[in-house]
Amino acid sequence: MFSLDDTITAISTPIGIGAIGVVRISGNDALNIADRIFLSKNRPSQSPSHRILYGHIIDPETEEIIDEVLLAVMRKPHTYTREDIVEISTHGGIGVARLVLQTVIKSGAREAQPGEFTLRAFLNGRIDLSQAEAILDIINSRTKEGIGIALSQLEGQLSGFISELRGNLINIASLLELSLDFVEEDLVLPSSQKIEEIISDATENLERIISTYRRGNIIKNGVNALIVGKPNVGKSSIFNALLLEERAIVTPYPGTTRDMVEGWLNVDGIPVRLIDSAGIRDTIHPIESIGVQRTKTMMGKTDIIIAVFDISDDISDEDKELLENIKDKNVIYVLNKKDIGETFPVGNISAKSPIVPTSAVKMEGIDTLQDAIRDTISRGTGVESDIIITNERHYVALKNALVSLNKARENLNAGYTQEIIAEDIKEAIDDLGEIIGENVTDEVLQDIFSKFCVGK
Ligand SMILES: Nc1nc2c(ncn2[C@@H]2O[C@H](COP(=O)(O)OP(=O)(O)OP(=O)(O)O)[C@@H](O)[C@H]2O)c(=O)[nH]1
Ligand SMILES: [Mg+2]
Repeated sequence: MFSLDDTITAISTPIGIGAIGVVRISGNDALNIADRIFLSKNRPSQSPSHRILYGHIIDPETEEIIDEVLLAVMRKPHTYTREDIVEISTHGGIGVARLVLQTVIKSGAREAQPGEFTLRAFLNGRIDLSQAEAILDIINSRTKEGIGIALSQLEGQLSGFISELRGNLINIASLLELSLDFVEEDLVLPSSQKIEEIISDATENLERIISTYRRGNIIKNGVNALIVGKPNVGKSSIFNALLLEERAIVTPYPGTTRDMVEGWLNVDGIPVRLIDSAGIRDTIHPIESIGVQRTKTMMGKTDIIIAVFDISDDISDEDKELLENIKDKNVIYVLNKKDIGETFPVGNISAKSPIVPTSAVKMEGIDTLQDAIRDTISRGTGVESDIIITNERHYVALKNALVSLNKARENLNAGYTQEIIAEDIKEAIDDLGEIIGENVTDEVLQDIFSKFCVGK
């Protein structure tokens, strides 16, 4: 279904105004196409690999000059796709990179699908599927930690782990199957105890790595933290103080914030999507009441609630209602405006969640609030593993493999035939194979690579 015969091309830089635009060409005909459209004293097809040539892109029919460029020649097999690659760096701008792309297409290349260069790297065996997915993760990562995990995955850490585990299982499954064919002969088979040992070992490894997914998912996708409270307690001031910028409007008038305002916070490598919201109160104002409704809906969906109260004031009915509504959630209580008094009866707050007194105007307690956010995120997600799973597809495949292995062990203990146990183990082998891209369907590949941008 996927063809490797033709030569593909795309603009690999974002569409927009920039310093340079890169048009990438990959395939058997890449160097010939470059020869046709590149005016220079150096012919790309005669150039050694990994050289950058200076020249002009021309329309091969009219010989009209399109742009002054640098052209990189990379010969197979030491390239991203393991095919010949030419990369043309044009002047930045929406128009000129497109003109160069059209010239390349006119000269024999086909426009690439999203992720098709990386798909070729996979189909040509340069990387396995989990490594291709790591490339996507690197592109999408917001923090150094996220990039770090994806990079180690790209370098083959996960692939190595899966291949080793799978190799052990393949050995045992083939021994079990062999014994079926040679019942009469003196084939030395591993004892049930040995088989059980190998399965237990694999199961333990799987459980350890599966348990890293919660943290991995958080590092990759981040968490939502919603700031709530009645009007005028200083929610937007806390939001701005955490982000260290004047993002949300702050005024002395209750009901200032109506729309959700968002900003990203990096808390020890975990991306936190911080959301400021409309203060909750009964209001007949039509715009404000939409805002209040949105806040309430979002409260049901967010990972963390940062509930703000005015410590300089007594507790109100609105505060009591909010305390009641959030008491079973993942909450951090912020007692703001401590610079002007401490009247609020703190005893009304559940002691099992963190309570942080702050003064947003004096920037006091904001560090403690950051620490509380970090601790709330890390609760229950501490991991002891070099490999961290961040990808849902891998997580599902690992869980399926674990189910199959548990079944194999149960069947072994129940005294079932070797044939049945070999089948269970083979299921686990297939599940693990999906992670690295063995026996995956074209649909799975299409789904994965369609998430890439064009030109990658
Ligand atoms: N003294 C003092 N005033 C504060 C503090 N934090 C906020 N304020 C003031 O309280 C008022 C309301 O602040 P906002 O941050 O707009 O409050 P809010 O909770 O977002 O209000 P709504 O958007 O209306 O729900 C402003 O005048 C702020 O300057 C604080 O720590 N101490
Ligand atoms: Mg506000």
